[in-house]
Amino acid sequence: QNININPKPQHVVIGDYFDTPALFHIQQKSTDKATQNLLSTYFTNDNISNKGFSIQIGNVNDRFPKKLKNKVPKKAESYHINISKKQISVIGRDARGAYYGVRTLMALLKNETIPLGYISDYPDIAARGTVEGFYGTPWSFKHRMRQIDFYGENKLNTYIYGPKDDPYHSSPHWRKPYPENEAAQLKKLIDRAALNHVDFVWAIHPGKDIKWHNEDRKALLHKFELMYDLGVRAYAVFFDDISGEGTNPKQQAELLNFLHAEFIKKRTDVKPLIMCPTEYNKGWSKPEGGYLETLGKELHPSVRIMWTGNTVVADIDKETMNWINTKINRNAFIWWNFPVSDYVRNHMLLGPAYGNGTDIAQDVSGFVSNPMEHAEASKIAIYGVADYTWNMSEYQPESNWKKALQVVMPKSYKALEIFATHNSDLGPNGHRYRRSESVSFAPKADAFLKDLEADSTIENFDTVQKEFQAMVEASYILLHSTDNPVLLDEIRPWVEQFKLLGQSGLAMLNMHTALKEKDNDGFERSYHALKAIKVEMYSIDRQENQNPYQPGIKTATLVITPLIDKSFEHLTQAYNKAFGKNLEVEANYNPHKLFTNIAQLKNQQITLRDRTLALNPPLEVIHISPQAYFGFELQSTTRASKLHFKLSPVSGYSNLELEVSVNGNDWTAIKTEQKDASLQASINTIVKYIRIKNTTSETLSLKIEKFTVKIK
Ligand code: LTM
Repeated sequence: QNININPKPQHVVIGDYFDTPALFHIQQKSTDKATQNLLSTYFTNDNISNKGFSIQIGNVNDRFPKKLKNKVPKKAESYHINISKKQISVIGRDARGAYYGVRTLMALLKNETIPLGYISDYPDIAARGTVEGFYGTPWSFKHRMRQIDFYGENKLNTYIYGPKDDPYHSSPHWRKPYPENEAAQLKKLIDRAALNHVDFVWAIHPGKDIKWHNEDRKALLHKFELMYDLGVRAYAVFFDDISGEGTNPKQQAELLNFLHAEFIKKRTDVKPLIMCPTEYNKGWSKPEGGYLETLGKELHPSVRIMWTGNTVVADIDKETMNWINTKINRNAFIWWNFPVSDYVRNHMLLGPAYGNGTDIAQDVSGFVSNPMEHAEASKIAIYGVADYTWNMSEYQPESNWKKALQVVMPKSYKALEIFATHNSDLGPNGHRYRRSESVSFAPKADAFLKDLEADSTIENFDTVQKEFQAMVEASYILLHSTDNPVLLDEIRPWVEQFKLLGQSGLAMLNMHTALKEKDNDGFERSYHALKAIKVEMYSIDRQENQNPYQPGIKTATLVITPLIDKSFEHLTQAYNKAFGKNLEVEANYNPHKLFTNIAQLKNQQITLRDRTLALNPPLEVIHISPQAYFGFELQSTTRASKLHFKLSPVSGYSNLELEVSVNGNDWTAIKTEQKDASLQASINTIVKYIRIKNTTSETLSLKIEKFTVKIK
C-alpha cells in the first residue's frame, strides 16, 4: 500500500483513516537521547496532555503486548508501528529502530488524517549514506549540519568524512591535530550526527607520503585518539589516488590490522574499520599483482573494503558484486561516484539516482554516494540513495526524483523540475559516465532538426517554442524563489545561463520564421540578438565557477544546446545561400584534439579558451608506459608559443620530453625550463602536434596538474 514516506517502508497494511488528534499523551519507555530530542521537536506543552491520544514508544525489551513485539522484524534498525483508534505503539528492534519508527510516526502526523493499521519496516543495507570524498572545495560547516539533519530525516545512517582537499585528512597534515576552530566545528558535527542517528565516520588519507615505519603507525594511532576525544566512533582509512610506496597491499593490511587490534578492539563503542583500497575498481585492478587477493586474505574479516565498481565511476550490478566479493572474501562496501562532479565541474548534476541493480542488497556491506561539492543540490540524488538503500526492490528512480524536488524546493518545485530535467548529464568526460537528460523533449528536438534540415514544415515548432519559453519562465521563478536560498545560492549561475539559453532558443526560432517570410531585417536582428546572448553566456562562463579543472558554467548540454547550435548554423547557412550574405556560421567550436596513446587519458576532454588549449587535468594518478605520450593535435599547422606543464611529483620531469611535429612522423625536441614546481617552454614555431613523451624504459605514475599551450 502506498504511503508518502521516504524511504518507502517495507510493509504497510492500512485501512480507514481518522482525524489526526490535536492532543497527545506520550509515554516514552526506553528511548535514547536522539529519539527524545526528535520527539521534543513535535510534542510540546501546546499539544501534550494526560487526556490526549496515547502514543507509546520504546523497543523490544520494553513492556508491550507480546503479539506486537513479535511483529518487529528480526533485523537491525527495524521497527513496527501499530495504529488503532485508541493508541499508537512504536516499537524498535534497537535504539536506532525506535528512532526510525518515530521518524515515520512524525511523517504520518504531518497529515490531517492517519491510517489505521500497521507498518513493519527495516533497511535492506546496513550502512547507507554518503562519503564526502570529492576533490574541490569541501562542504562548509553550515552545509554539513544541514546534510546530517537531512540524513536523519531520510533514515540514512552513515556520513563518511573524507574531503580530498582537507589537509588534515590527507597530506600534508594527516599526522597533525586539527586546529582548534576546526576541531570545535567537527565536534559539533559529530554531536549533530549522534542526534540524527548518523555514524560520523572520520576518514584519513595517509598514502601519499606514509612511511611504513613505527613512527607513522603511531602517528595514525595518535590521530585516531585525538578524533576519538572529539567524539568520533567510526573510522576509515583511504588509499585511493596514490602512487609509490603507499600502495603496497601487505603494508596496508598490516597497518589496518594494527589499528584494529590496538584501537578498535580495545574499545567497546567503536565500529569496524572501513578502508578504500588503491585498486578500487575492476578497470584498475592488476590481477598479476594480486593486490585485492592480498587484502582479502590478510585484512581482519571485520574490515570493510570499499569498491567503486567496474570503473572509477560506474553503476553497480550483481556481476560487479560477484567479481569483487570473491576476490576480497567479504561483501564490498560500495562507494558510488554519483552525483560527484569533481571531474566535470562546469556541470550541475540534478537528475535522478538510477542505474544500480535492485538485486544486490545481500551482496553489499554498505552503499554510500559521493556527492557534488554543491551540498544542497546533491540532496536530490541523496534522497534517491536513501530510498534505494532502504527498500531496493521497490525503488522507482523517477517518482522518487519528483518527490525530492518537492522536498528541496517545496514551493518552486515545478520550475526546479524544468531546470533539473535539462541539467543532469555530465557531457563528454574522461570517465565516460553519462546520464540521460531532457528525456521527454529529446525526440521532439530530433524531429524538429530533421524537418529543419529537410526544409519541410516543422511539425514540432510550437512544442519547441513552448519548451524554450518554459526554460525562461522557470529560470525567473527560480531566481526569485525564496523557499530554499541555500540551494539557489549554489545553482544561481547555472540558472542564469539556462535562462539565456532559453532566450537564445527563442531567437533561433525567430530566425526561422523570418527566413520563411523572407524578412531579412527580422532575420539579421534575431541572428545578432542570438549572438549577443551568446556573448552574455560566454561572460558568465568566464566569470563564474573559475576552478582550474573545468571552469565555467555549462547547462543543458546534451539536447537543448546542440539543438540550438545546429539549428542556428543551418539557418545561417540557408540565409547566406539564399541572399548571398556572409554571416558567420559557427556557433561554438574547438577544432583541436587530444593526442595520446595512453588508454587512461583517451577520453579526457580538452578546452580552448582565449587561445589557450588545455588538457582538463585528470584527478587520478596516470600510468605512462615507456614511449607513451600525451599532447595535442591542432586542426592545422599553427604557431604555438608558451607551454605550461605541472606534474606531481616534480621528479617526473626528468623522465619526460617535450616534442613537436608538423607531420606526426618527424619530431623535434623542445627545451623546457623548470620554474618553481612547473615546467615551461617557449615553442615559438609552426606545429601541428605537441606531445610529452616518457623517454625512459619504466612506467611512470604521475598526476598531471596542468598542461596548457598558447596558440595563434
Ligand atoms: O573514487 C574514489 C575512490 N576516489 C576518487 C574520488 O575522490 C573522486 O571524487 C572520484 C570522482 O572524481 N574519483 C576518484 O577516483
